Amino acid sequence: MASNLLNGGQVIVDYLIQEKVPYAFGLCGHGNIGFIDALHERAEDIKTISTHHETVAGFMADVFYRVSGKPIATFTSCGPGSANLPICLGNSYLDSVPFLAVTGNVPTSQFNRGAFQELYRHYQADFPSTVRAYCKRVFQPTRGEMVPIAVRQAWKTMVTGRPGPVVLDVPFDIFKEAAAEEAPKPEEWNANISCRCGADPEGLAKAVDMLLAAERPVILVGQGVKYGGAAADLLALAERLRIPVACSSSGMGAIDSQHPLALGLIARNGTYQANHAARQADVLLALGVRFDDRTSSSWLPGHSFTIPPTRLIHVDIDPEEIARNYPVALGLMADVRTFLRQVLAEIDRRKASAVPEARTRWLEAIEGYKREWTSFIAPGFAADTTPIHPQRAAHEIGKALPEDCILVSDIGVHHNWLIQFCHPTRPDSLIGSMGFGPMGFGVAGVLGAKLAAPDRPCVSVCGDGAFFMHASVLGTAVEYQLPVVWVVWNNYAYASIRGLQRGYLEGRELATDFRHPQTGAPYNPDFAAMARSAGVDGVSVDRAADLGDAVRQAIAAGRPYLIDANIDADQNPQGAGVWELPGLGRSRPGIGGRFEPGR
Ligand SMILES: Cc1ncc(C[n+]2csc(CCOP(=O)(O)OP(=O)(O)O)c2C)c(N)n1
Ligand SMILES: [Mg+2]
Repeated sequence: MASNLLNGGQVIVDYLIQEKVPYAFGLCGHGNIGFIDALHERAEDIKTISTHHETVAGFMADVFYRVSGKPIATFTSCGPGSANLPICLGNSYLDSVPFLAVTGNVPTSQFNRGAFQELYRHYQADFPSTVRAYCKRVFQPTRGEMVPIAVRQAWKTMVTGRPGPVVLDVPFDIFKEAAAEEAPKPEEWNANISCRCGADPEGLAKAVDMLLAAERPVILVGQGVKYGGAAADLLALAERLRIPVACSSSGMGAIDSQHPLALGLIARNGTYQANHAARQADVLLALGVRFDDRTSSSWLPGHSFTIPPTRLIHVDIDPEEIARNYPVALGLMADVRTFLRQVLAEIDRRKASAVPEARTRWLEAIEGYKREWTSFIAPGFAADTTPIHPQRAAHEIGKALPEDCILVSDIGVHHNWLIQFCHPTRPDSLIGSMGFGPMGFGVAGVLGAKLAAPDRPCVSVCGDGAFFMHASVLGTAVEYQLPVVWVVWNNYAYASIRGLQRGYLEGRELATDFRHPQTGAPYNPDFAAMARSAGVDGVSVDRAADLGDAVRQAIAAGRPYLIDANIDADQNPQGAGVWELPGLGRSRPGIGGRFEPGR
């Protein structure tokens, strides 16, 4: 190699450093030692975190972005190492979170020869086919000189438009092959690109007409508002026109949940005020939200939405999501922050300060719905049982978290309880995965949160099933001195799925709980002892009254900490929406019924 040329690995690492990527998370293998060598050379400028499972690295990368707004890179080997990645690529892809996955592959000279760990029976070195459906794009440079183009294009694809994870698949030899005199410069290629496009002027005027004339408007926010940095503009518009704001699970925290205009969660287990207001709205302004089945009561009219007659204004950066599930009175492709600023400026221009009379009646009616919801949920707060009532558990945990805390939830029934009874005040107060929903997201993601926000308390609430699946995180927290807290929501079951067997299959339970083979008693490892064996503090909690203090103590400890919380699995969160498993039936709302316009 000519001595003045950087090799492929060096070009990638230099580009990452220029993009101010502080970390690479991953796991070694023979396929990526060339890349790790390039990371070693620049260890002062980019820190490497070596995990005990590739999936952990991917979930960490995902949550790192959700907290910091900065994409980072992962590194994995060829074959099985990178085959552990699709689960986290899928997770980030469906939730529109960018990270750059640098995957190793077999040497180009061995393509099609069936070398160790080559996927070759359909096509040579075929990792790209593996991840095709799971990421925004795959790049596979097969000569050194292709690396600079691949890395800058990969970065651009990842961060522009609707963000998402991108794979840079690099054959073994290319990491070491001469590539270029220098890496591409972000300021020449990617730093000056903006995708903050606004709505077209006619569409904007129409949107403002509709909002000003609306009698029963509702704003629905998804994560586009949070990750688009639009929370302040959302608040300004809501307050200006006195429009109540509901959120999808991914949009929680876009508005402080204690704000008088906040309706809370729209979903099967969402609040009465959110579902009942949104399904009666005359105009619904949906911002950066994609109307999935769990947000929409499985699209059954009259539960979460009644579109039509509700007139929907749907704004999204990705037109693919507009009119996917509901007809639109007005669909606008736009960045939500730019759109909100346009709306505010147009209201100013029109000097439209008066809010219609009808708004006061609408907000009063909503206050009534809030009171009904408050009395519906009241009994759960008083429950004082062992195992701990899940509503009480979520409430105690929520109360114990400081205002600046980042709570990362895993997937399962505990997530449903948390989104109902923890009350996020900031866009990143409560982080969850809603598109792909892989178990382990919160178990591992909390480590990424801590690296992104070292000065803020970071807590994961995760299922016992998911924690056991990814218990290797204990070691990573110790090795890198990451003082995170895991609250293992221990209900001795894959409880969310067992709940479905009970609800839809007349209780025919199989393969959903954990039992001791001799006694038949609930079985799980002693998670607190498991934590201690790894050098992590661990305690067990059986009483609701002790849970809050345990969380406070764990945060104050400033060391990695695990709380094994014994939680009742026989309760399911009730709400004002429904969910349908086609062919098996649908759940019944816990409060209220179906809204039928005109009746
Ligand atoms: C990797 C993965 N496997 C399976 C599932 C399907 N699934 C969704 S929730 C769940 C149960 C999770 O159990 P646990 O972690 O104990 O949480 P709980 O529901 O009991 O709160 C399962 C198996 C999934 N989402 N992800
Ligand atoms: Mg469980």
